[in-house]
Amino acid sequence: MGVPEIEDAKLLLVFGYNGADSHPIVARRIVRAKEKGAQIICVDPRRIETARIADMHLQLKNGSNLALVNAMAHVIINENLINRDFIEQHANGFDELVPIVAKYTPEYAEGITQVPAEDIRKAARMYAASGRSMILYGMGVCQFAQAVDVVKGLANLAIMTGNFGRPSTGIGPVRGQNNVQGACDMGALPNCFPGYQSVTDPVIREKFEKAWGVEKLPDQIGCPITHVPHRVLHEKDPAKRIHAYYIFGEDPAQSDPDLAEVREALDKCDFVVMQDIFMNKTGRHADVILPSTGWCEHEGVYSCCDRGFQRVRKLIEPQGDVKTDWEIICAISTAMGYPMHYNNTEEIWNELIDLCPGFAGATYEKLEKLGGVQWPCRDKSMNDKGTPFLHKGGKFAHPDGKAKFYGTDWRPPTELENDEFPMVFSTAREVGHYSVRTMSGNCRLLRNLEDEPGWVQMSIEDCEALGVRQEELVKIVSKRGYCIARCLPTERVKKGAVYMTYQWWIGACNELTKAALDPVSNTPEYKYAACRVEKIADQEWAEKHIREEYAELRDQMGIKGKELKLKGGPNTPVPATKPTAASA
Ligand SMILES: Nc1nc2c(c(=O)[nH]1)N[C@H]1C(S)=C(S)[C@@H](COP(=O)(O)OP(=O)(O)OC[C@H]3O[C@@H](n4cnc5c(=O)[nH]c(N)nc54)[C@H](O)[C@@H]3O)O[C@H]1N2
Ligand SMILES: Nc1nc2c(c(=O)[nH]1)N[C@H]1C(S)=C(S)[C@@H](COP(=O)(O)OP(=O)(O)OC[C@H]3O[C@@H](n4cnc5c(=O)[nH]c(N)nc54)[C@H](O)[C@@H]3O)O[C@H]1N2
Ligand SMILES: [Mo]
Repeated sequence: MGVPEIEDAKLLLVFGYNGADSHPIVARRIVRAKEKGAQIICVDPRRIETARIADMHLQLKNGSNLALVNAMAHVIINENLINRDFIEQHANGFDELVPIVAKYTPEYAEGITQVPAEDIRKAARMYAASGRSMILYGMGVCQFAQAVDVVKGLANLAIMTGNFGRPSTGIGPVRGQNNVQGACDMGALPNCFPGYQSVTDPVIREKFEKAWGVEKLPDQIGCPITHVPHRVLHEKDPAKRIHAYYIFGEDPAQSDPDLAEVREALDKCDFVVMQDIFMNKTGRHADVILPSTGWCEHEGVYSCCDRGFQRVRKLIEPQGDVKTDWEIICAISTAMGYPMHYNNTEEIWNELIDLCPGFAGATYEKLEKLGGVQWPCRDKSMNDKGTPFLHKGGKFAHPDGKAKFYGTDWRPPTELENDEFPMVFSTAREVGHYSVRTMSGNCRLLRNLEDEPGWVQMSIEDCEALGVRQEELVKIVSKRGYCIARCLPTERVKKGAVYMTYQWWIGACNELTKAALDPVSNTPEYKYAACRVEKIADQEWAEKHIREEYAELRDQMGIKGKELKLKGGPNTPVPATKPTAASA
């Protein structure tokens, strides 16, 4: 599917995805779908913007996704709302799925999800009946130790109702950053070369060995980023132990879970290289820093979340002692004994598409003329304009062309609330700042709107019970660490859970998060840990403390002349809006 198709869905099931804060352009499509008459079901423990315009808001308990999805499948099957023809012609494994979801009656799921059984029934019926239902999901699905199972569960719903292979249907992972899809397409994954070609396949390896003029490429799957701390600190097998870490466009000392462990790993690692456009927290642990150009100072290609390749062009000449990322990589490679030389990005691109059958037709010329091309695009001629939606006509990627149902039981999150840490600690995004905040935090305008130490969203009831007011500094503590942030009471949040964003350097929520990984995707459980919130009696001390911490940090990072604004600006995020009566 493509992003514009969102507008023409008859029903949108928005699952653990907060477009209004994360992707305003995609959110516009959701609003337009609503204006065109689409029904919207929002599944989120918080009352996010989508919930406010939704026909139904299933405000589930954090960490209960699969129980809800299985219960929706249960209703669709039991009330015979399935598309039997589609299942018979285009899918395998339905008979195995039925007994797995059998126990997920809406009443049973209500006990886990806190969503009323009748609402689960109603949502399942709406999803199955619309005729053109589309699922959008985000980090509220992916950032759990049970994540891939939920994605497959959502796919089950789409397959059993025949919502695949036609416009404005399917399931859409609304991928995070402008080029997350591109990083994967280009092989920045531990198990594949560019174009999702497996490193364990000898035929594929031979193709790349020939093209690159090398004798042997490794046949072992590489290390996922979230395994690095363990492989530095605890790996017994010397062959697998990591000694050097080349970090490029990533700030693990801010964005990875359990920062105390990450810092230890960076410090114990023999050699750390950091290649970035700004100084970041990871840079404090680096032996070598390689400064590179930013997005408007170089050119290249991005892939949108809908598999669309788009060209980006240089807008301004870089200043100072910087090089483009690809020139740095070429120079390092050459210095290490493998001469690598390209004259421009088009040469790199042409080599790439010639090695990737699915991308072969996406020439610079075509990207230019058409404005963008969605892969697969196999043929260089202008007749092949790419593929707007996969699984056209119900043809899937398995060898027999059929989809496969996959069912499994819900598992609770890995660290549950307890006497010492009675609240759920969840992390998400907010408007205004971006990811590890190197980019937006170096922009004076944005810093004037919001600055350190950031916010912790809490329910009004929890704030009252703790006796804390808006903007008061509080301490948030988990088994692994703590941080200090400003309290933000909001009716968008249910009692018992608190939310932070991972962008703040002082209010660094990843001091608290846990490196519990999904076994397939290796994504950490950023959306669930156990915490407690402590009132700080001496606010004057706390204000001074964060000011000093921030000054010290900036000093270590070589950032000069930036004053910390103590209180939030006029645009305090997430206003404590009253819930509307939209939830049916
Ligand atoms: N302003 C801004 N925009 C950004 C970013 C940023 O840092 N700042 N980061 C970018 C990146 S890297 C990404 S990946 C995207 C991510 O964009 P989104 O996918 O929207 O990510 P989040 O806001 O982390 O989480 C989405 C929602 O999941 C909900 N959630 C939490 N727990 C659960 C649960 O148990 N079940 C369900 N169903 N939902 C749950 C949260 O309440 C939240 O509203 O945003 C991108 N856009
Ligand atoms: N607690 C918690 N933690 C999270 C998440 C969460 O929801 N909760 N979300 C996770 C997610 S989905 C993501 S994607 C990650 C993101 O985390 P990161 O990838 O670590 O953060 P970014 O801010 O996207 O960018 C990383 C670095 O890239 C640099 N950079 C930008 N442009 C360029 C360039 O052109 N070249 C080079 N060399 N560098 C550049 C930036 O300055 C920055 O230092 O965080 C994850 N961490
Ligand atoms: Mo992301």
